[in-house]
Amino acid sequence: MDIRKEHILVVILMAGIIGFFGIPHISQPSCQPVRQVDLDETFLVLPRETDLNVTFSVLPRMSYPQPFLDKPRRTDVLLMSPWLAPIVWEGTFNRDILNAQYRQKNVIVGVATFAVKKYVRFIEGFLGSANKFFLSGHRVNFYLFTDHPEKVPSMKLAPEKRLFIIPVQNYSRWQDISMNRMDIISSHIRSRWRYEVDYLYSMDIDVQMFEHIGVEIIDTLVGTISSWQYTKPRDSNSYERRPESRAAIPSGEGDFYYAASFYGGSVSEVYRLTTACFKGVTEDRANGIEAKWHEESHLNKYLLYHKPTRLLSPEYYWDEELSRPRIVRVKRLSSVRKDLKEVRF
Ligand code: 5GW
Ligand code: MN
Repeated sequence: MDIRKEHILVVILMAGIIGFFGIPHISQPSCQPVRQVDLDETFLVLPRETDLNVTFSVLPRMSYPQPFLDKPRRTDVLLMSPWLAPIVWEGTFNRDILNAQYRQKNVIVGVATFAVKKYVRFIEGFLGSANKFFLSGHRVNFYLFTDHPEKVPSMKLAPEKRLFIIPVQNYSRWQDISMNRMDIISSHIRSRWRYEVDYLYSMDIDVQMFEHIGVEIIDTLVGTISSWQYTKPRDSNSYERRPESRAAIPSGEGDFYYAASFYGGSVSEVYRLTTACFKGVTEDRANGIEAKWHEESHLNKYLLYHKPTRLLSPEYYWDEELSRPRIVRVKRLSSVRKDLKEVRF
């Protein structure tokens, strides 16, 4: 009884003190930045007005099998990275649900692709198949960089698809064509794409699509796991390991091996990625070193330290030269076989 009385007394006393002096102030450091942000390289201010209009659209009723926590759709593959990014595999998602959700957002996706020199021959196969299978029913702007605009075949695209042909110079060394992609993408984001699209994907032109590639690919930062190295131990992956290169990944590190042929994400994340990778390429050049797999090595370094928020399984970039294992149920996109000597020189 006594103890209770004491407690009440203490509470009354405290209330009196707080009432008289105010709540004790815990001092905070005055807005010290936690880390230094290099404005020139990593920071991009997108002109953006937060839309507070709320419209309630009525979605059509959908019937689909109920999901159950104890019944995973697939148990033969990894569905989630250790940092909780989903890995997209056939059989794990319902495209109708995704489409219905995304249609409300009305997003525009940009695709940057290059057809320089002899690679113009791949334009028709790429655009023809992408028109049919890439984000079918959603708005897509294809940005095609070429040194031969006159050779772009005239093709009828779906009404929600648009093609922009952007003239570009050719480079004498083939490595430079693919390495400069990063620089060209980053400067076009700065000058126009940030006003034109919500998401941006970079894709090789020497590929064709065979199955739908839909809104399941859309996320903030997206990498595709290479079909060549999807089961290799990290130390036998093709990462650049020489510490002299800016693309170097120390041994014992590495998550997946990502393909430079297909990556993307939100416009500002792709800006950060391409700017950082091109900076690495430029510094390597100045130091007289070229990373093992060129811009792909720099991409892998970047994605190791800036974890992708979503990963595409090798279904999304299957190399024709490989025989397909059971876990890769569909070949959505695949490289076109090419005679390297004939096409590159
Ligand atoms: C030329 C010679 C060697 C390597 C690349 C090229 C090359 C690449 C070219 O002459 N023209 C060209 O437009 N490219 C672009 O870079 C294409 O968009 C191509 O898809 C991309 C990457 O080069 P790839 O596809 O030869 O690289 P891999 O690793 O897929 O064989
Ligand atoms: Mn390619």
